[in-house]
Amino acid sequence: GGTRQMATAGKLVSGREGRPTVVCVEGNIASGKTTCLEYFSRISDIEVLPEPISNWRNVRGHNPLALMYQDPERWAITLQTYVQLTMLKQHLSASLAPVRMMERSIFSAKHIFVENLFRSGKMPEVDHAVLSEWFDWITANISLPVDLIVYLQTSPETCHERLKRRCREEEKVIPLEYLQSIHQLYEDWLLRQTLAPLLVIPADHDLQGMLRQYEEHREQILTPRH
Ligand code: DCP
Repeated sequence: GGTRQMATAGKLVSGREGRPTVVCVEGNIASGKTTCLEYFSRISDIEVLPEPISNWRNVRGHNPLALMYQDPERWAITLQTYVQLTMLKQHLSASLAPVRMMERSIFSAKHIFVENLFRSGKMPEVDHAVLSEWFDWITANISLPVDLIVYLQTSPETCHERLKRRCREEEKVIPLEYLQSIHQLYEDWLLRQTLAPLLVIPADHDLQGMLRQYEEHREQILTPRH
């Protein structure tokens, strides 16, 4: 039988087979997370949860991602509130396999993206306070286990090149400096965090080089460790 999960008293508890191993893939914008998830999705018995970006671009006909890039002071709180909800849903969704691989997490949404908007003066203090209250309540009351963080470590310049090549409409306004601050926040947070063990994968390589990296680290990433 499969793993059964029940919600009791606000906590997700696992059935007799235990909860799945949770691996979060972290990295800058355009660091290659999608390729990493695709590589691992071809391996049996692993569930892959891509970032819900299609929802961020279309919630009931609205595009909060585009709005945030156009006018962060006004719309960052809107996007980030919704990101936090969609991430929470991902963390809590019933698992379909013994290993689950997530693109980013509710934790990086808070410690990287919200933090960056706040520090750069693009998010008003009151918006940051309200969002932080939500985050603190959620993480204090709901168990959101992570067993491994895979960090795709890139240079901001590489990400900038990849961004320009992929040409996603909303992202045309992203300057190198934005990627540099996200990069620095990741580097600082990942060293400090106590959420889970960290595996750093150098990710400036081309596609072939990246696939070789994933092949090399395959066992390390898929071995249950909780
Ligand atoms: N984003 C944001 N706030 C968050 C999470 C993401 O503003 N809390 C934005 C940054 C990007 C878009 O959402 O413009 C999607 O981000 P990703 O870098 O996660 O997705 P990619 O598809 O770029 O990942 P990759 O290229 O690594 O596969």
